[in-house]
Amino acid sequence: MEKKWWKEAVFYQIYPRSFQDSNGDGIGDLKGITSRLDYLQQLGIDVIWLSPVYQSPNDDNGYDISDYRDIMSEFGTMADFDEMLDAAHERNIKIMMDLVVNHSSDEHAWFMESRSSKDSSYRDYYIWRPSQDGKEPNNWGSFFGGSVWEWDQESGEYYLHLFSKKQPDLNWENPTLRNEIYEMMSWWLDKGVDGFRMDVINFISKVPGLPDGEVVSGLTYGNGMPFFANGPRIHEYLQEMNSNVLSRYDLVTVGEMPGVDVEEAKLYTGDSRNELNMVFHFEHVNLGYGEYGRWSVGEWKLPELKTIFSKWQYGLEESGWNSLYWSNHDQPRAVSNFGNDSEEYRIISAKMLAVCLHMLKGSPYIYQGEELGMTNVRFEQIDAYRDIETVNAYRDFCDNGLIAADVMLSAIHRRSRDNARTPMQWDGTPHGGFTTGIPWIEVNPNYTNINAENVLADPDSIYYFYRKLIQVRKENEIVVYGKYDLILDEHEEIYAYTRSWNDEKWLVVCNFSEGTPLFQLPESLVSYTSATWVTGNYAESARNIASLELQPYEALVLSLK
Ligand code: ISL
Ligand code: CA
Repeated sequence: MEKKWWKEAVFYQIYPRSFQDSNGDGIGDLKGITSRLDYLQQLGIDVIWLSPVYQSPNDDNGYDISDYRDIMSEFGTMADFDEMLDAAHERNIKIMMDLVVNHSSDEHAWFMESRSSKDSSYRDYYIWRPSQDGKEPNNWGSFFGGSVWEWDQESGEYYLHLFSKKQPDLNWENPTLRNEIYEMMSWWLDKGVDGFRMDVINFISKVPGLPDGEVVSGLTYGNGMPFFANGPRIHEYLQEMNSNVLSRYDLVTVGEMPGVDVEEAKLYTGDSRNELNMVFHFEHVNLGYGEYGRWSVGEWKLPELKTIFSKWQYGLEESGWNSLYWSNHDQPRAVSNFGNDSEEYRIISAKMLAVCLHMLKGSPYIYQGEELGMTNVRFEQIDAYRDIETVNAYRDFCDNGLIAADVMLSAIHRRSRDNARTPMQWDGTPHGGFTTGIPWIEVNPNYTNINAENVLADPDSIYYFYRKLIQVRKENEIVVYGKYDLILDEHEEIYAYTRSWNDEKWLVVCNFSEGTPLFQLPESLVSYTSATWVTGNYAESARNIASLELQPYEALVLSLK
């Protein structure tokens, strides 16, 4: 297994709109980020994944880009960007940009040209089709509601948009378009950025003919996923991108890939494949999803989570690399989703989740506010929500009576992307110190208690616990490169695994429950009779490893002897 800086790194995701406002307009911005770099340096992270900061009309908060070489006016200027990049580099923090090239904004110059006429030289930059017997060319439903097809009256054809109609899909079949994208990527890399997180990058190759998808009963539109996720030319495109751009720089790449499985991920990240370094899969964050996806809230059991993580750990053991995350800007808050956000258990369970994830093999990603133990928000009125996915789903599912309004609102409380998008809670002043103006989305009312000022003042806080875990990673190669093995596969409350590196063996034990289950050393490990303490979320104590009674949400890392 080759050693790489990005395998040793800890990543921190910033959602700029919600991180820090510097000028009182209620919107986070680049100067705000620069002003908080010391906070991140102190935490110990190595790389910032910056959600999109390019020029955008913000139909989907920057994931709809109208100019790939300019900065969103609300976030500042290119000079602000350069200043932030330099300031980060001075602190040994790298910047990984979000790259959104499955689609652009409909306000991008390419699309405006493309829609101007069937004869435009840009027509083929997007995916245009004539109507089929007076209807859409196929039955696919968009991620944000309605058909994936939008009729363009003037030029008399439909264009494809997997997301909102203001996010037309780019046509990767066109080599001129591909080259434009490669040049744009090189332009940013020449500027000094350190990598790319590639948005839905496994959607860029569609099955020719765009066949109809299956329709879940009750729904209007079909599921096109089998025809655009991991499509026929995807590896060809990524290898081309790699040889044209990526291979020329020392950078990090991670592909966001809904619908990716381990076998595919071996192809995307395998050492000799020359594609990407890591992928983000969705298997654990989709636990408990039902027929209406995230809006059907079902239960799941710990063994399912262990099976998923273990499959990925073993699958990418020889070749490839894992990314590790509990949350991001599209997911509920980690502690609310996987831990316990009650007053009693919020802090201890957030620390347990941190241990469980950071001791796995792979590169961990911290989502902004996770280090404070920020929680989901429960807005009582749908008007308080801003996310296009949430707002459209509420309208679609409630309007046609598929989900009752109160049931939908409780699903939103559990699963809305806005849970992750309420502003960073910096201190106890109005709006949590995020802005002196009116924030674009309300701050979670619990900011008076849960905020950065408080965690910085408390040596026992979640923030300092993350800092310690990062230090443990920096000081122990076993955390980065050690082999993973699952133990106690079937246990319903305990997630336990070992890491092995040279003649070292570490035991990681995490109690996912409020109970006090007994951990018993399995047969395979009985030759170990004692252990030294590495870290844990309760006070250090001498423990009998043969039989450990765990505290609620206890997490322990021991070095076995
Ligand atoms: O959250 C989702 C479904 O409930 C996903 O479909 C999500 O839209 C998908 O993970 C793709 O996400 C990325 O691309 C989207 C953007 O809205 C997300 O914020 C981004 O992370 C379109 O660019
Ligand atoms: Ca601002």
